[in-house]
Amino acid sequence: MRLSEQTLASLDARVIQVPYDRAAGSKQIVHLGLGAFTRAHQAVFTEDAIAASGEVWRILGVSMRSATVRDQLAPQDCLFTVTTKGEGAPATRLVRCLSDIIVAPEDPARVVSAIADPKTHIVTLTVTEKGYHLSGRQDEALDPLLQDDPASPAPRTIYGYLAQGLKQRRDQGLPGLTILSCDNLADNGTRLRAMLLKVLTGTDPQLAQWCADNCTFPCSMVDRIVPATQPDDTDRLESMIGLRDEAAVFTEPFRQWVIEDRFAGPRPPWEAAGAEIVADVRPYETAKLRMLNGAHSALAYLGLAKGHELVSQAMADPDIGGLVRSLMRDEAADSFQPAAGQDLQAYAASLEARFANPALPHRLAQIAMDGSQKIPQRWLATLADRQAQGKASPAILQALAAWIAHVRGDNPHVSDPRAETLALAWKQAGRNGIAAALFGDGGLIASVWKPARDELAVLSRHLETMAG
Ligand code: CS2
Repeated sequence: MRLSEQTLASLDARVIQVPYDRAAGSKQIVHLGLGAFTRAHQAVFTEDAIAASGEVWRILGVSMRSATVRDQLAPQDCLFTVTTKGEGAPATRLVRCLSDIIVAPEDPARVVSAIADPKTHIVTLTVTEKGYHLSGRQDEALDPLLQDDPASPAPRTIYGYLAQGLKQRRDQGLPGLTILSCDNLADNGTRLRAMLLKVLTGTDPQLAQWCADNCTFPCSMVDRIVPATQPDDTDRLESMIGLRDEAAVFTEPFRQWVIEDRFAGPRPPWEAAGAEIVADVRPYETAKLRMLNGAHSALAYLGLAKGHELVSQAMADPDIGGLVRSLMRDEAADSFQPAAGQDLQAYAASLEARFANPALPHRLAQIAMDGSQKIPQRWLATLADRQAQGKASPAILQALAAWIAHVRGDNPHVSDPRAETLALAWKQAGRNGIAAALFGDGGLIASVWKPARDELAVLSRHLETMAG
């Protein structure tokens, strides 16, 4: 029997539930890019904030492309469970704060009116790194896709939907919005704001001004490891909770959300659910991107190259585990100024334990996706800062060589928006020229880091072994 409002009475009594009247919610968050991560992270924080305050917020989810998530959730009245797996028995909870899901390409106008709805106070986003269309180059002209999107009846990017929703709000005399990026990008809010204003300035300068005056874009750091759900997870859960949940997510007990205190209007009391609302997110975000995500990407490319499948397996490989520890502790942790009281070695120790979690298999292939969009904030910023401080970064360079080898064009499993360009660069530049073609002057990967001669030599030595 499928989970839904009608079948809830049959749900196993051990499933944790927060009692509240779903229909009582008068304040809305529109979430662009509803996937497993948001269900295990933001939705749980919101559910706990509702429990703590009694103030009911609803999340209206938007799937930017596919109908899969809607097809999983709609037959269940948008109810789903989150199961945490760590030491001890897994714990499952029900989440009820999701009100509906729109599949954007099926009904673009509904997404626009949801953003313009007077009930909406916040738009949150998890659209992955590539969803922001950031080129990394200050001077580059806007991608034509972004120029056309604000006027398109079927927008293809977040910018089109935001532009049209904000225009309606302004025309109706409604207040602005808090637009909160929850993706793993450095300065995510600031960069989203800059790009949105750039798009709007090109098409409707008055709207750009209204947006700058009335909307805020807090930066945030989100953290929870959420592996893609596997079919046998869903089967096992069904036998435990008595109902079938096609939208179930499985995650670790740990969760963290640090949000810059910059809201345009009301928000759920997320701090009552453990979120940290702070003046400056940067030290937390830098630590998370460079240490957790930096280590993750290293595990992915070095691990896959040695035939490992899971994070825990790669971490247990002495060669890889040692390198990853050094990447976090010696290189990433020694590349930036931590906040007062922020203990980066203790943070590294907690990450090592999380990566080793045997109860939560996490596929390296999931992390390896979209490397071209991930490595700038995970590795290249660290390389640049350390280079400026005269410090060598052998662990990151080895991981970087593994990524370069990963995208050389002969691996059918590579999933990256720039896969073809990268494979072509390999063909043209070859093993000895590829690092300069990617990161040198005018290179393919726009970055703060330009390899020094000795760094190029290190990369080239690694590539000799890794890429034949
Ligand atoms: C991972 C992240 O897939 C990836 O690239 O590094 O999704 C990671 O699991 C989360 O950022 C953890 O908070």
